[in-house]
Amino acid sequence: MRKIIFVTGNPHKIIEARGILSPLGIEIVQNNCGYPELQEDGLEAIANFGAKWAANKLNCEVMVDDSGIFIEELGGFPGPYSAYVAKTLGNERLLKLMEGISSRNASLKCVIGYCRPGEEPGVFSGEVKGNIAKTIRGNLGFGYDPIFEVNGTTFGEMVDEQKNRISHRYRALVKFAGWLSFSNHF
Ligand code: ITT
Repeated sequence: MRKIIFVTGNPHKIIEARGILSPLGIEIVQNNCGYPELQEDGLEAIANFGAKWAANKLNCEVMVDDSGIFIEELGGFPGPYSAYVAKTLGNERLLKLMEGISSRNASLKCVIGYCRPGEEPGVFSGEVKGNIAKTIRGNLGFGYDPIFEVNGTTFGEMVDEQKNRISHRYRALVKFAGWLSFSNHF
C-alpha cells in the first residue's frame, strides 16, 4: 500500500478518504498538527497554502482537504467560510436564513491539496450539485450533510458507501489518485 499523511482535525474526512482510497491502494494516516487557514476567497488557495505549509513543517509529503458548501441564491455563501458559519450559525439557523427562498440550489465542493517538502503543491477539486433541504434530515455523515440533498435524499440519510459514490470528496480524491498513479508519485 502507498501511504500518505492526511493533515486534518476532522475524523469524518479520514473515514471517508479511507473508504475511497484504500481500494485504490492508498493508505491514509491522520496527522492533526493543523495548518493556518487563509481567509481566502477560494478553497484552492487555502488547500494550496495548507499543503505546502504542512509538508514543510512535517518534512514529508502530505495531503489536506478544504471543503465548503456554496448556496447559489446567497451568492455562493458560505463557501470558504463554511467552517466558521457551521460554528457560529449551524444548520438550524442556516435553514432559518433560507426560509421563504424557493431557489435552493447548492453545491458541496472539496479541494485536495498535495505537497512534498520543498516542492510546489498540486490541487484536485470535486463538486456535487444538489439543494438545501427544507428541514434537517438524517443523522449520518457530518457538517452540512443533513441539510444537503441530492435527488431527494440528504447526505445525512446516506451511509458512507452511498455518499462516497457521488460526493465532492470522492470526485476530488479520484482525480488525486489518478494523478498519483500517472505521475511518478505512486
Ligand atoms: P480540517 O480543516 O481540519 O480538515 P474542518 O472540518 O475544519 O477540518 P473544512 O474547513 O474543510 O474542514 O470544512 C468546512 C466546513 O464544511 C466544516 O463545517 C465541515 O463540517 C463542513 N464539511 C466539510 N466536508 C463536508 C461534507 O463532506 N459534508 C458536509 N459538510 C462538510
